[in-house]
Amino acid sequence: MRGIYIVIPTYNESENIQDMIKIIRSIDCDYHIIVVDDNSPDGTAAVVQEMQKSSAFIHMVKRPGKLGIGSAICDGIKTALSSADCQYIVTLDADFSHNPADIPILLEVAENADMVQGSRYMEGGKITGWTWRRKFISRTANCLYRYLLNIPQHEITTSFRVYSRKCAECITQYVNTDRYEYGLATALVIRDNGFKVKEVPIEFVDRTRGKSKLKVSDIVYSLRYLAYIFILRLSRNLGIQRFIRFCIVGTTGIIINQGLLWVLTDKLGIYYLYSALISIEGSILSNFVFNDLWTFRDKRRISSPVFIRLLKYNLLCAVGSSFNYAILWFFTDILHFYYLLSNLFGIAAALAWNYTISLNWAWVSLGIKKKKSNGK
Ligand SMILES: Nc1nc2c(ncn2[C@@H]2O[C@H](COP(=O)(O)OP(=O)(O)OP(=O)(O)O)[C@@H](O)[C@H]2O)c(=O)[nH]1
Ligand SMILES: [Mg+2]
Repeated sequence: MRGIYIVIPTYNESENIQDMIKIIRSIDCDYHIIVVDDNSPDGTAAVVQEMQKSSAFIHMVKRPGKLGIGSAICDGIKTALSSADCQYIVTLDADFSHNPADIPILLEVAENADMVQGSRYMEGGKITGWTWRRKFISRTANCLYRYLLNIPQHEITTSFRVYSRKCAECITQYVNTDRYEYGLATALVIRDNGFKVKEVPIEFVDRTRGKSKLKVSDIVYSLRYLAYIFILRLSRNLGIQRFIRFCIVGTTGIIINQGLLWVLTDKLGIYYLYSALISIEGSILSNFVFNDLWTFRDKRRISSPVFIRLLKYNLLCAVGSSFNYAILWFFTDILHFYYLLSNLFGIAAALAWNYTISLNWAWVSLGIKKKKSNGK
């Protein structure tokens, strides 16, 4: 099959890259392979250079140092696009977590889509070799991305994808993220520009050779990026004045929740999980009252009666509150965090849920329309 460019970002993959290239070439020797290496200290580039001697279909982009997987993929895509014959661009990891044998399957589906991705978190998908902790982090990140930003795919963090030329051009125009937040940034650009996405279930297998490059700082960076995009979009959708009120009400809710929990537990000696029931409900009520009287005051006339709004809000918050409660218990009893810190994590999850939902339902008549926008 002609016009197919396979982009593989590498950093210290000398143990994997040779086999990966050989296998891809055994599937179809007309595939072009572009390795984007960040001056790997283990000599990955030298392995690729040696293989280049025997094939004009193996290319390499050499970068001066570790600049991040996201920008590596983008640079690889740009290189592919510089060839006029490029029709589809496949991106995958070098560590065999993505099975190169799945490439033709994704390419077949790509005939009727702008982007096709291999997803672990859809029916038929699978993860092999990961610890429950790793699965938990990845699952949580994907849930946050999907539900906070309303992205339809089952998985946002996968880099096993096929892009049509048109879709790839759009991505190189709008996406300029460096690290693992690339998955989210591209998903947003793809959605906002109305590209057709299809998913194929894949088995993701943990690497057996080489080390993972994912660090805690990458996770923090991705969460920061998510928070930035979420706040940016929320403020755009709400309008700046309403957004500021929303934030102030949210902050008072946090103070009430934490304050009540501390007073009831530390001062009155009540078991923290019983105190939490009261503190959580206290913050729900205060959030409702302030939002109703202040943030969405102008919408009250066209909304349902106050007790219906309160009931709806409480029902909706029940889910967020269960997150708050479960996370409080999990971090305190299982991970042995200080209970007020655990509660902060719980509140963060509940806030994210409650605000997303309340925007869409509790003040349904509030007339906030979702705007279309590009990635950022
Ligand atoms: N060029 C380049 N490639 C990178 C960089 N970071 C990671 N990679 C490559 O991107 C692919 C995925 O990286 P991994 O370390 O496997 O990270 P991951 O797949 O997100 O995490 P694991 O689940 O632990 O495998 C691999 O081929 C890496 O070599 C980087 O900064 N620059
Ligand atoms: Mg990997």
